[in-house]
Amino acid sequence: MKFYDCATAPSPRLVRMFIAEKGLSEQIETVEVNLREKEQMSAGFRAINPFCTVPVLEADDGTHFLTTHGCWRYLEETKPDPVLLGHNATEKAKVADAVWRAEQDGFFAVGEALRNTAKGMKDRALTGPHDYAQIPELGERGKQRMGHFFELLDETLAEQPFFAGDYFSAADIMAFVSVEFAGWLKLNIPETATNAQRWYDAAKARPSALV
Ligand SMILES: N[C@@H](CCC(=O)N[C@@H](CS)C(=O)NCC(=O)O)C(=O)O
Repeated sequence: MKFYDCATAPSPRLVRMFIAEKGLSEQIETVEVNLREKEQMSAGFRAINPFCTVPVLEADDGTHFLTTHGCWRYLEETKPDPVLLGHNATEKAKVADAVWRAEQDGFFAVGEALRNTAKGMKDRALTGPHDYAQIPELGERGKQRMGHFFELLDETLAEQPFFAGDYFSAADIMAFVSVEFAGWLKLNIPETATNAQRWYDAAKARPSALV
């Protein structure tokens, strides 16, 4: 397997952490894609992913998986232990719900705030092959949405040890990377959110958080 990564970008980190939790970091070759130099737009990379984004995972038969969710699914099916996407029908559906909540309310909220305001992302308000103009008002809205996500995290983690239930799952990876991504905008877990902070400190201490 081959993993197309960018060490500084949040989406590939979602897959990098997943690979580390599966204990596969040593076995998967990593190819660094230089997003700053727009390598994702090159003809060579477009032949791998016409949507011009990382992460991408290449299976040994040459098949490419072009999104975080595709990469996660392939890794889970080919290396089930430890389970990160749920053990049975109920858990799988619960993890999917929690991943979506963290992605929509956390990860996308920060992305919306950052990409609509950063000078270096002018006309790159959305990732992918097409250019979109920034809408600066979305910057403030994204920050508000992340504030609500911090509240949700705290409420959820008052009831259970992990974001999707009682074990570490992909939902924790999505929520954790979203919190770290929010730090780029100096948005941090509020002091009063002690349940969220306890969960964050534990996630940060996992070896997968270092990759
Ligand atoms: N939802 C997709 C999004 C991937 C994505 O947008 N990746 C960003 C890096 S975080 C990217 O490739 N950006 C390229 C660009 O900004 O042109 C996924 O998770 O695979």
